Amino acid sequence: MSGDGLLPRERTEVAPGAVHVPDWLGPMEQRELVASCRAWARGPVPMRHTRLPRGGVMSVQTVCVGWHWRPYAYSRTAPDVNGERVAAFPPWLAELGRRAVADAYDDPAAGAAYEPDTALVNFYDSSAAMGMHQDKDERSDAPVVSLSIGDTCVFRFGNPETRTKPYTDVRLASGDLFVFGGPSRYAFHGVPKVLPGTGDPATGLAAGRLNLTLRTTGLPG
Ligand SMILES: O=C(O)CCC(=O)C(=O)O
Repeated sequence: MSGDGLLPRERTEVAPGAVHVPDWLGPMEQRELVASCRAWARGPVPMRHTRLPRGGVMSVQTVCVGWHWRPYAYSRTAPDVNGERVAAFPPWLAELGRRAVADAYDDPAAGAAYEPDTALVNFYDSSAAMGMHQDKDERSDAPVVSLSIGDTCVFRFGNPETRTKPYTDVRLASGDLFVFGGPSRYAFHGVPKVLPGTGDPATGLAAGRLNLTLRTTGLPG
């Protein structure tokens, strides 16, 4: 058990098509991902708090790779930041995504067919959170691959119909993988809180939490 009365630290299908694989990334992969995220955070489009259409600002900071996400569209350049084209999506990240899908679903063919072309990298400081939402700006039903590094968070995974209950609270710790696809692809999900001081500075992240979600935009070019 995780010691907190929540789910055990073992591969768990939280909902149909939604799988949590604890400790999926090894220490070196986590360090390398942190280094890559630092480089992407510097530019060409820097990490920033995303502005929402109604004037709010997201508490997480985000940088995108491959395609730039802004509410609620993808583009190659970042008109809401500095107009630059975002960093290219590296082949090794697509390969990591394929391995993630294959492992989460225990299905090598599903892994081989996975072709992510964008990553949203979110940084949470100790007070950041993310409200319940659906990832639905992609024109593809391919699964979303989520990788977590640094402080543990409470990840709330719900259902495709409503942003309220039923949902399951899962603790995503450093190195954890969470994949959601199939019947859960459009499930509402969010991060109500981060648990400060739970990460290991050996990852290269002294404080806070990084989350990468790999997605397939389904967009041409
Ligand atoms: O930080 C997380 O674990 C979830 C991130 C998320 O929901 C998103 O980027 O849409």
